[in-house]
Amino acid sequence: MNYFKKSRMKKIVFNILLLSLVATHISAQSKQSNPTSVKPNIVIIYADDLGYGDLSCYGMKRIQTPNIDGIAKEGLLFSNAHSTSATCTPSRFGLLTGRYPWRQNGTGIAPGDASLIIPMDKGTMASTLQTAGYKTAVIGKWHLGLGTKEGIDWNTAIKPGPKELGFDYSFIMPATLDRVPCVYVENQMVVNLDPNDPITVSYQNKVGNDPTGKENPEMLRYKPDPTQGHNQTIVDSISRIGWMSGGHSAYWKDEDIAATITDKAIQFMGRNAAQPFFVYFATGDIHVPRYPESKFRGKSGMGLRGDAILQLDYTVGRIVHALDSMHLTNNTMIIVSSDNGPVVNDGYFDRSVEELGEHKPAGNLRGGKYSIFEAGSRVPFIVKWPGKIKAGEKTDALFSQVDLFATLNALTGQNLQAADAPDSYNLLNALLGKDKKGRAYVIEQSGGLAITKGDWKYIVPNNMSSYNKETNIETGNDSKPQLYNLRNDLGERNNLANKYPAIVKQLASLLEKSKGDIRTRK
Ligand code: NG6
Ligand code: CA
Repeated sequence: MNYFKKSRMKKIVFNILLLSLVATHISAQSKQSNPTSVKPNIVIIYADDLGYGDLSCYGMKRIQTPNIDGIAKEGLLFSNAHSTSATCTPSRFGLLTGRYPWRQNGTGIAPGDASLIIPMDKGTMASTLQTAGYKTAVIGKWHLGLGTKEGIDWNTAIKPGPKELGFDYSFIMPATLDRVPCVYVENQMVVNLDPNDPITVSYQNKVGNDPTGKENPEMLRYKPDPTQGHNQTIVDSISRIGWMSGGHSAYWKDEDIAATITDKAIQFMGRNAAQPFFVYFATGDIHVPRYPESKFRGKSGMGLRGDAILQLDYTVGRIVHALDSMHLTNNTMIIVSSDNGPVVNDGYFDRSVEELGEHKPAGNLRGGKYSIFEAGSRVPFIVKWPGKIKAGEKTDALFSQVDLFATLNALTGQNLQAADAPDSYNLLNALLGKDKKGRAYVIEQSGGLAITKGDWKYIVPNNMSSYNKETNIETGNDSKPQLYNLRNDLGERNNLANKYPAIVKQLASLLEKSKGDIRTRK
């Protein structure tokens, strides 16, 4: 046989194998689909710091996000969906536990050496889906602490972590991209670690002799903003928050992160195509430090922040395409959202401020990341499930990411355990676009708290600063009560607290009651 024939033969054999594999998957999956327990694959794509106005399907004009828009075209786009909080760690806590993070101390932005924040004695979204027969994975940014209070040894199995919380597979960046250690951890082990070059991490003082941004600024790809720190250990030509020594062979390269984690997600879905799977896919995009692949750099005309949005969109396209080619599209629910609102300068001079132009990352909302104004936690939220969710619809239903726990439990035919997810409501009808109202009210968190019910939003007074100079963000903090009518004044400009004291009183007491009221299910 000549080479051509041989390789054709190989291709045919390969195709037959592939087809029979896919056929087995499809029949295995259709067996799951009985009316009492529908078990679609579930993929949550959780972007980092992506604002309400950062996608073209939410009105972004400067660049296009066709792949994410495609999910909206084939699915349901929410105008009033919220992360629990205006920063990363608490929002992720809320998403995975179904519990407002402010109910537990120590759920603020976690350093890279924090111990595991999520309690292990209660269910998580992952563990309950595991019980429902799902293969579960977390891939991407974790930022919920790892290990015990005694500290983490990065050179042995790192636990407890995702595995103890119900994830069968994990491939994670431990904290944020701007925090050490800048290594991947796959199923408890640092990837590519050389045992002769062990990792030490400290957030108190310098460890080892690795260069830092402070001492060796000439080594940096771009400079950290001196008002924001980020000038400690240098990894991949970028200085970070925190010090680390060792682990050089395990360092990630920032420009490879998106492709690496996407490959891992696609491989996981491929390995588990024959059974329902749940992938919590938490991208590093578009958090700082931003350094997307070369094919995106300079392409948005908006600096590295815009380039990172292009990369995020491409990533989503790869996931969608992979599901298509595995013939899993119709049996997969994809959710795209963000952990908190947008920030432009979050610690590095990467030209995102200079090149922002007319773009409004928060759309028409006031504030941004770190803010109790709407931009802090009203985020993009799009869901697609072909055949089950009508294509191209929009909804104003009030939805919180904290509800996904109970909602996905209901979808997969499970009863919540008494102690699980006390703040999570089953909003399956809202998620599927059948109920346009959603929850009765929602509590928002930044430094302080706010409550929104119907048209009204009340922000609890506090004495924290009203403006974050470093990031140029209005935090929304005020020593006086604030009341806004979001229907007429989504931009929160007209404080009506003095005019409507009875509404202030009503919302304040509802918030107080909710703070005390941890529901337990019988
Ligand atoms: C802040 C960092 C910011 C970012 C943020 C966490 C400073 C001055 N700023 O404290 O750069 O890392 O924490 O972002 O250190 S989050 O999206 O993970 O919550
Ligand atoms: Ca974030």
